[in-house]
This record gives sequence, C-alpha cells and structure tokens, in this order.
Amino acid sequence: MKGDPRACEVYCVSSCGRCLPATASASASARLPEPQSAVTELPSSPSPPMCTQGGRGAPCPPGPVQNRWRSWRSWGVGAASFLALSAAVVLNLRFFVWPPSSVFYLGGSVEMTNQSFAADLMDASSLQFQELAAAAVRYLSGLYSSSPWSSYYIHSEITAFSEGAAGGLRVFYWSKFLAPAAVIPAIRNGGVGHLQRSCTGSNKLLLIKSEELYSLEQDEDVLQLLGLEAESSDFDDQADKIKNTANLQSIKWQLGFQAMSFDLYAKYGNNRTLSLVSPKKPYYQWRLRVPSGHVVRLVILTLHGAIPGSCSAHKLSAYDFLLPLQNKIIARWCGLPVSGSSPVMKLTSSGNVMLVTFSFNRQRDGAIFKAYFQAVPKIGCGGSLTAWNGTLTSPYYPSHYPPNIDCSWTLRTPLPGYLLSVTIVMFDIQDSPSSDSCEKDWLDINGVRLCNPVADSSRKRIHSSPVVLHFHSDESHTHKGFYILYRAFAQESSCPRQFRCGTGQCIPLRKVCDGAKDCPDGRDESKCTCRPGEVHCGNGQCRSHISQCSVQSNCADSSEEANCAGRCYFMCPNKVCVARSSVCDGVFDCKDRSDEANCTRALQKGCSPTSYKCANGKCVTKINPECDGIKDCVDGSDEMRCGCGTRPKKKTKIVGGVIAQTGAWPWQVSLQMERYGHVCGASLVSSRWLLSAAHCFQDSDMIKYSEARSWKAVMGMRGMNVVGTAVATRPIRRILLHAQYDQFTSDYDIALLELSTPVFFNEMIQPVCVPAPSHTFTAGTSCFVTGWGVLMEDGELSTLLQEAPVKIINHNICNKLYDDAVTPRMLCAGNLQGGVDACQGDSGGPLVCLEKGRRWFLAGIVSWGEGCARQNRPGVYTQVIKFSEWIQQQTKGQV
Ligand code: 4AZ
Repeated sequence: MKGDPRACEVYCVSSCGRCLPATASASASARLPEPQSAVTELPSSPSPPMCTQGGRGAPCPPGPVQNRWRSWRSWGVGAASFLALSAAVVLNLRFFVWPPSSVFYLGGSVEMTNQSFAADLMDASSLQFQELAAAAVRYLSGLYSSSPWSSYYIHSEITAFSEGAAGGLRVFYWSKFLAPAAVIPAIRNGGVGHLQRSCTGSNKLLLIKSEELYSLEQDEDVLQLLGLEAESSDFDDQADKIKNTANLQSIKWQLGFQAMSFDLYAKYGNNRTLSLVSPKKPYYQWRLRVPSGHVVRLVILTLHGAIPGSCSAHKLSAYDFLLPLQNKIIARWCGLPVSGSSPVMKLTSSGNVMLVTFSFNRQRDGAIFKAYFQAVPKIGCGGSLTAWNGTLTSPYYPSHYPPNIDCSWTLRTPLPGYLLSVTIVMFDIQDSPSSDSCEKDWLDINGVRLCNPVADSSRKRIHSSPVVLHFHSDESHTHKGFYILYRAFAQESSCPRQFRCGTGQCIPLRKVCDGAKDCPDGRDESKCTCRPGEVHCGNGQCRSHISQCSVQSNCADSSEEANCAGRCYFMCPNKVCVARSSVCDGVFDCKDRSDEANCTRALQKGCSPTSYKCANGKCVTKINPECDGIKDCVDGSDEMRCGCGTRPKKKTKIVGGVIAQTGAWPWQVSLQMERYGHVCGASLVSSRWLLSAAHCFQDSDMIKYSEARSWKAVMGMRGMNVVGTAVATRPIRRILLHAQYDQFTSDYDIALLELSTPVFFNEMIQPVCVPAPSHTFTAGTSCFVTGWGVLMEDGELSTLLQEAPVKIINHNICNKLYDDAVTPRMLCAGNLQGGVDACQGDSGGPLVCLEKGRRWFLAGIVSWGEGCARQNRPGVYTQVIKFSEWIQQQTKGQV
C-alpha cells in the first residue's frame, strides 16, 4: 500500500518440521537454487505440480509439468533411500558436531507496486506467470541471502498472484528453510527487523512495497495443498503402503500430491460458481479473487454426504489468504450433513482473496459441495452514532464477519440527560478457550469484554451516554457476529431531578452529602468532597457554610436552606421553613400567604405580588387585568399590547390528548433541524420572537443544538411537514438562553429565539399573550398543552398536532410529589391520576390558559417530568410570569 505504515509486516515463524540429522548449513546451501549460494550440484527441490487452470474446473492435462512431477517422484523415492542412508552415516559421524536441523516453511505475500494483475497470471503455465514468478523468487532469494540466516534458506515457490491493495500485484509464495532448532527462534524473532529493512529493495521487475509473512504449519493438508513433501522417511512408509495395496487408485490416493486447483475471478456484480461433483482427488482448492477495494463473499449452498463430526473423513476450509495457512482459516466444516434451499453459510474475507479447500481421505460419489462467490465492496466499520434508537451489527451481518478487523462505535443520545439501553439480540463470535480472557474475537461494551455466549440475564444493559463499543476479530475463524438494538430513554423516567442510588432507588438531591446515609449502598455520602467549612449543595456544588440559612442563597437549588432547622430564612406560622428564594417570589408557600406579604423587592416595587403594575408605575389590585377588555390602568397600558392570544380560525400528542383542529393553536411552532426534523416546540410571542425551553439548545458531543443556523421555525402547521398555504418557515437568527439555566435541575429552562425575518400573522399564525409578572394562574384552572411530541413514553412523534387539557397544580403539592425538585421558576400542570401530559418532543411548547377577555396566555413552557402521564408525576413547566421582565429586556420591548 502506498505510504502504508504497515509496509513490510513480518510475522512470526512458528513451526518446524520433523528433525533431520542433517548437515545443516552445508546441506541447505547445497540445495539453494540460486547461483550465488550453490555449493554442491544436488538437484533443487521443485515442488510437485499444482494444476492451475483458468477457472472452469477442467481436469489438468498431462504436460511437461506432470512429467517433471513423475521424474521428481521417482527421484524422490530413490533419493529418499539415499538420503536415509547418508543421513545415518552423517549422523554417526557428525551428530556431536552439528546439531540436528529441522525443515520449516514460511508462507507469505508481497506486493509488487510496478506490476499489475492480468488474467494470464491465474495460469501457472503462462509466460507472464513464469517470468514474474522467477523475478519474485530472485527477490526472495536476494532478501534471504543478505540476511544472517542465509545459510538456512533453501528456496521459495510462487503459488499465486492477485490484485494488490496498492494497485500493484500481490504475489503469494512459500519459502523453505532448514535450520537447527536453536536457530529457529532467532530467525523468528530477529527476522522481523532485517526483513523490514531489506524489503524496500527493488530490482528491474519488482518494486516491493508491503509484505506479509506467516509460519506454515506442517499440517498434512497444508503440505499436500501446497504440493510440499513431508520432509521425512515417509517415503519408506509410503512404499510400504504401496506394497500392501493392490488397487492403484488407492495408492495414488494415499500418496497424496493430488491436489487440484482452480483459479477464479469475480467482477463486481458477477456470481462465480464452485462445485464438486464426484471428486476424484483427495485435495481440491479454489483460489477466489475479486477486484481490490472489494471483499470475497462466499455463499455455500450445499454440503452433502458428510460424516458428521469427522474431520478425518473430509473437511471444507476457507482461508483469508491464497495459501492454506492455519492461522488464516476463516471457517472449517468437518462432515456436517447440511443441504437445503437456503444458503448454508455466508463467509466474508478481509481482503480481495479467499482460498477454499476440500480434502477427503476417501473417494466419494455424488454432488458434495456447491457454492458461489461474489465481489462485495469493502466497507469500513465503526463510527459515531447519535440517534434515539437503532441497530448495530458486526460487519456484513448476517454473513460471517471478516477476520482481522477492529471496529469502534460511539453511541450517543441526541439530547443530554438520556440513558441508553443496549440489548444484545444475537451474539455468535469465536469463543475463547478460557472464559475470563477474550484472546480471539471479542466485543467490548464500555470496558466489559464479551467473547463467550451471553446469558439471557446479561443481554440488556443500561448505560449513560456515550456508550463505546469495540469489536475485534483475530486473523482466523469467524462467526456470524452480533446484532444489537439500542434505544435512548429519558433519565428522568428513572430518577427525575433526584439522586440515583446504586440500587436504582431515587432520593432527593438535598439528601446527598447531608451526613446521613439515605441510599442503601451509601452512594449519597460516598463522594462528598467539600472542604471543611463548606456545605454541599444538592446539585453537588460546595458553598461556604456561612451562606447556609442566610439571606444569600448560594446553591442554585437553594438546597442548603432546606434543612435550616432553627436558622430558617423565613418561618411560616405553621413552622414551615421557606427558603430565601421562595419568599416574595409570587408563590404562596405559607398557608397564610405571609411569605408574600410585605415584599419590598424590585419586582413588586410598591405593588403587592398579585397587583398589576401599569406603565405609569401605578398598581392595579384587580387580578389579571391585562387584555381583559376593560381599561384598568389610568394610562390604559393594561389594554395596550393585546394583539395576542386569539384563534381567528377556531369558531368554536401529547399523551392522552386529541388531535387539534386546524388553526386551534396558531402560536404553536415546530422547531426543526435539517437532519433530524422536529425536535422541540415553541410559542410565537411576536412577529419576530419565539419562546422555547433552554434544554432544547444544549450541545451534545455530536450535535450543535446551540447553533441558530441549524434550526428553522415552522408556523401555521397542523400536520407535521404538511405544507399548507398558511404555513410559514423562518430560519432562526439567534438563540438567547437564560444565563442561569441549569441543566442538572432544569431551573431557568427558557430561551428566546429571534426569527431571521418577521412572520406575517394570518388566521393560522398568531402570537400568544405573555402574562405580566403579576398574572396568577390559579391552581385547579384547566389549561391546554399542545405539541407533536410522542404519544406515549418511548413512542413515536405525532404527525398531527395534539392538544390535552391539564390542570394547574399547587406548587407545594407538586414539590412534595417531586421531592423539592420544583423550583420557584417552575409550574406543575397535569392530572394527578395520570393519563394526560406533555411528553418527549413537546418540550419548549406552550401551556396556555384562557383568560377572562377570551384571550390565551402563555402560562408555561414544557420542560420536564418523570415519564409521561404517570400517576402523581405531573408535567413540570417553566413558569412564564417569572420571566416576563427578562423577555421584555431581551427583546427590547418587542413582545
Ligand atoms: C421531554 O423529554 C419531556 N411529562 C417533556 C415533558 C415531560 C417529560 C419529558 C412531561 O421533552
């Protein structure tokens, strides 16, 4: 590969053959086929012929190669006795001088970058094959002869060519060595560095770029398929067998060297067939090739007549290389009697070649094996996924995953505050021998490594976002892989604005680090790191102890004031302690309303919390005088900005709601992102401004929710993405988040969005009235929440706008239900029996109440809640009256 840092990879030499009492270095040099190293003129050791044909599966015609083979064999049998005799003599004389040597093989591949693949190179008898093979052999000899173990190198043979990854030509070869056992590890270990240096060399024909080298097992099949001899006195054994066997066919069978090879190439879009009918030979191999940038997919259709469980009877193997190397086996079947109409198995290679071999020890009749292969574009794996739900599979699932891959995925929820449930539906990967260590193939989910079958109880796990998965397959044996489902769900549904114990139990935030163990596992007190003199706020912050129970509330959630016992900021007559932030906030916390009496804060400036302040500074004590059709302020300011809150079109999901009539809620806005569609709701409050929830615009690692240009506002719409004539879409110019928004408590969950250009009002598009700070929405009043949010927890978004009637719930009652998580900036609405509520996707949308002047006022902004429509878990909204002044300031009075 061009610039590939892995160029010249060299792998361990790990196997050796039978030990021979040979004249190690002398013998090895004598057999070197290269002129520079030949000492004694013994015949070189060509491998027996492998019949390589153009892919049609025709029998190999007799020819010069076979003749050579015959002469080689007769030489071999004769030479065997000669060698045995001389070896015995040499052993006697020299055993104590030279240590015994072993034959071993390396199988490998190199890429010639200045050559390219051609059809002729699948035919070993072609001139082109022979020329390039000779050049490659010269290269290998040069490589080894300049290495410290040159004297152990015997020779190399080229077995196949394929398209290289770097656009060149890949050459597959094996090399033979004869070395004393003590030297083998040195070759194995010391070889790497040396080969790496040497393989940058080139000659006229070759520019070598990358190299792979593997040990070649002395497995009977491997030797036979490569046409290699078992380096031993086996000739004697075989001769014995011949003597005892009458049938010639059987003799041939037992002698081996009977492999037949077929070379096939499939372009993208073609299926090439492999079949074996009435096999006459003990070894068959198909060298499959596809264009570079593709992988081989082998589909095995039939595998008949096998003897179950017996690998010695026959076996079918698939390799991720063009040589039958043990460590490159993708899959192997030993006599599984499988057949039928559906594919038996689908395998995938990691590169653009695959070797399929079939070996028998007995001749069989009838169709044994049918398969086809095809080129499949190579896909990358892994990546970052941000979604509400989805699936994740091993590469090419349900085909077997390829060997030698590493994939990393990061799963994230689209919005913060959600958990991810990850379910393993199917898991079939190469087992590791020991269940503790996953050494072969494995899937790691957030640091937990899986490689053996997964128990049903462990299939589903809940994780916080992000979840990191890593899949590794080693270079051999692949399986079907895995199929995983993931789904994001609201964290709130387990512990809304509360602390979650290790046991899953929820406790109020204020009980965290309060010195008393509230969680059964003590987790609430386990990470209390405040310094001496500091107090722990419920949200995890540390604040000076002096501020506790003082006029200055320092914890964002006022939690430090919740346990103020005798040092209460404000004590109601009935001994209820009221936090500083709840005094004079417009909400009656004391039964006798004393916490809202005598308030001197700027907000009220001389007016009581419930009295309306006219533009001239005068107060009106009438409840909700604004826009009621009656002039209450002397300056008429209470009826001045009242072009809002009407539904011109209406003459007359939200969970548990109904489909809204066209034009029923003309201030309802859908906030959409280009890639994700509808994400949140909003309310139109003027021709230029929308109100929504701050939590809709919190960035995740993957998505910039805070970028105004990612959003568009769709107004005048009822059916999601149904673009009626009244529908208006506007890009967002800017998003103004409340500076005190706290994503952990959802306090100050409000945002203003400025449209890039003003929208024109019509009967489908109208602004809602923003209430004055003095406006009261009395508990028990029935109001409406609207939106396209999900129709049930974990359900789908609604396609038609939904409306649901919800009642305003008393602040104190709601706070009891939510363990004090409802701040003064929040308002609860719903039905304590459950059944009706806002839900995911409604966030940012309006909670509106109809006031006396038959105008609709924005009481709340959908913010949070524990699940949706659950009993005693009402919806929690941002209380708009708390932000009336902020809205005026931010929009410079445009609302
Ligand atoms: C949300 O996740 C959400 N039941 C909105 C409202 C509620 C719960 C969740 C209230 O957008």
